[in-house]
This record gives sequence, structure tokens and C-alpha cells, in this order.
Amino acid sequence: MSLTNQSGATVVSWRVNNQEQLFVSKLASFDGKKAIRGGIPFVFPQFGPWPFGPQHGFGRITQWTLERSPERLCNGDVEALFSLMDTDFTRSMWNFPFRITYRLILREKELHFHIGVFNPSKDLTFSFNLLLHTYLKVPDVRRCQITGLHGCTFIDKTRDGAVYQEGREIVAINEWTDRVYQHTPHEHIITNVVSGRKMRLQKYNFPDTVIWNPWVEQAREISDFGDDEYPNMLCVEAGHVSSPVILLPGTAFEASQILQIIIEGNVSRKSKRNR
Ligand code: TA6
Repeated sequence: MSLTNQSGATVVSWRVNNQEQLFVSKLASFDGKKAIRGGIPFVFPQFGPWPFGPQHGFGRITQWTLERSPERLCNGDVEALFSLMDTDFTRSMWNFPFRITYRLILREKELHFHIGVFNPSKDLTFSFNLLLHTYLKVPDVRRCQITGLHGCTFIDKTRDGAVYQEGREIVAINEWTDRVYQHTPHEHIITNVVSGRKMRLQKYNFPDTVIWNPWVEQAREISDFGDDEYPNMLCVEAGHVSSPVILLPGTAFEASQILQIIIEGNVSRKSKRNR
């Protein structure tokens, strides 16, 4: 796992069995002036367009503090801790005091994300969106399938934000897709990620799941995204975006996500074949 705290505490690499699981565009910029196109950008306090600042808020483009560098714990986990608090920069857009802790834990085939947002104010209540904008690296997005969306309502940003209900048990991607699924279950399985494996995404206190692939035309419109890159990425984003989190003075909000590569027993498959 590697991180960059210069640009929004964005996780830019996560390797399992020495294979990269996250997509980062070949055109991504790392100068901190704009969000990194890929990895896992931290979206806060706004998801989507924002009259007070850049789309998806300032969390993914501001300087975080690395509280604890990645260190191996006695149980073998590697843990890193980032924090972010209000600054002149953030207050110029969003005039509230806040403290965020962002704890990352790397296990053999898992990456855990634990987020705490605290309102230190004595009398101010504020509301915010929060989302992990996860770009998965995939061999061919047209072969990916996503579970855990059946029956959920979704806002379809490719159809003027109209609201529909997902009728499919398993969702495949074969066109421009930009959907905010609401009140989704706490687990999704994404098939055909790197090496044809499955990725389990578990989320807690993230009621929504955004699914995004820009496909051909939209890919051409994104300056820091290669025209030919859309087949090799799929965004599956755990978030609290359909409705804002409302944080009373002196209270905290916590949410977490676990990404896990499922390595099914190859032996059992072979032994079945040999019978
Ligand atoms: O998460 C999906 C989305 O909201 C899409 O609408 C698209 O805009 C994507 O985020 C990327 O946004 P960005 O501001 O990083 O270009």
C-alpha cells in the first residue's frame, strides 16, 4: 500500500500477491492542484458539484497530517493514521470547525478504512457528505459483475438524475454508468477484478453506493483520463451522499470500509475437474 498525504490522503496503490488492485490514470496529476485521477480519493464535505468550492469538496485536494506513518503492529497488520482539521483554506469554503481521523489498516488480502468526523464546536451544527471514491483496476469492465444492488433505488446521473429501481440481481457495466444507489446492503462482491478474482467491499455507516464508469464519450471529456482507459477501471464508492450526515456540537460520526480480495480454493476447483 502506498499513500500520498500531499493530495488528500489518497491511497494510490494497494497490492495483493504483488498485483496492483487500484486504477490510477496514466494522466493523473500528483501536484496537489487537483484530485488524483484514481486510487481512493477522500470525498468530504460535499459529493458532487458545490457552489462553495470544487466538485467533491476539499478533502481530496488538501494537505492532511500524517499522524502515524505506516508501521507493522504485533498482529502483523500495517497501520497508518491521517488527520485533517479546519484551516483557513477549508474555512474559506466551508466555515465550520471539524476534526477528521482516517485510519488505514493493511492485512494480507484486505485493506480497512476507519473514518471519524468530530464536531468540536460548542454551538454549531453542520452537515456533510462523505465518500471513498474507490477506483478498482480491472482487466475488462465489461466482464465485471456487481452484487448487492437488487431492489435498491438509484439516482441515474446519465438520465438527468431520474430515480429508478434496480431490477437486476447482478449488475454489469456495458455503457456510461453513473448511479447513486441508495440504502444499499453493507456488502458487495465485484467479480473479475485483477487476476479474475473477486473483491468483497464491506461498508458500515455508508448507506449509499456509487457506481461509475465514464465509457467512451465521457472518457474523452476528462483531461486527466486516457481515452482508452475506461475498460480498465470501475468505481464502486461507499458513501453517505443521498442525504447529509448532520453532526451536532460535540458529537462524532464514524464510518468504515473493508476491501478484501477473495481467493477461492483453486485446489478444490482442480480436484472437482479431476474427479
Ligand atoms: O463518483 C462518480 C462521479 O460523481 C461522476 O459523476 C464523475 O464526475 C466522477 O465522480 C469523477 O468526478 P471528478 O470530480 O473526480 O472528475
